[in-house]
Amino acid sequence: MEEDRMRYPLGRLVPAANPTTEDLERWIMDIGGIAATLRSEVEKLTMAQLLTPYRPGGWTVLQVVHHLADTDLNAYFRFKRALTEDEPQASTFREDAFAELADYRVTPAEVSLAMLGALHRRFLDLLQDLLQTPAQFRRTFTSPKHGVMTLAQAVERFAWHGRHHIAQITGLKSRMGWN
Ligand code: NI
Repeated sequence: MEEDRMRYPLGRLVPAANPTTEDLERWIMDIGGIAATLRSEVEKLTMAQLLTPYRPGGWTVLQVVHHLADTDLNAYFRFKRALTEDEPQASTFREDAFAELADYRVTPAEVSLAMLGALHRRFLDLLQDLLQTPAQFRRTFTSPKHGVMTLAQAVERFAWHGRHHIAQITGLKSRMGWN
């Protein structure tokens, strides 16, 4: 369906059954590229372009950028809670309601791009260190949305989620001829 393809340009995530260290290294490398790729996709857009929905009835490009900053902040935080607590209940938030708050409309994209750059840098420092003791990636938290997740699955989803939203933006740009 056209609508679904615009919303899930990469398809939905099909989690790896048994993630290997090589998988983790690849996802961690992907995470390292998200902020710069997102920046290069949006920094030349005009305000009118940033305020264009990526699909009919969908979020604007600006809302997508601010959404990524908020989801990644939450994901980073619950990842660290799972490292330091036993099987914590992870926090979640009403993503659609967040996207209607004022900052998603008025805060410049640059602010969230800078947040993402800084946040991913800290996450990468942590992830690189954890690769020395890969058993830690089997620690778990409980997500209200996805149930019990290992940290390996959380890394996979984090990397996928960034690529997923970037693909929504590149899809819009290519349909609109903004490239
Ligand atoms: Ni999302």
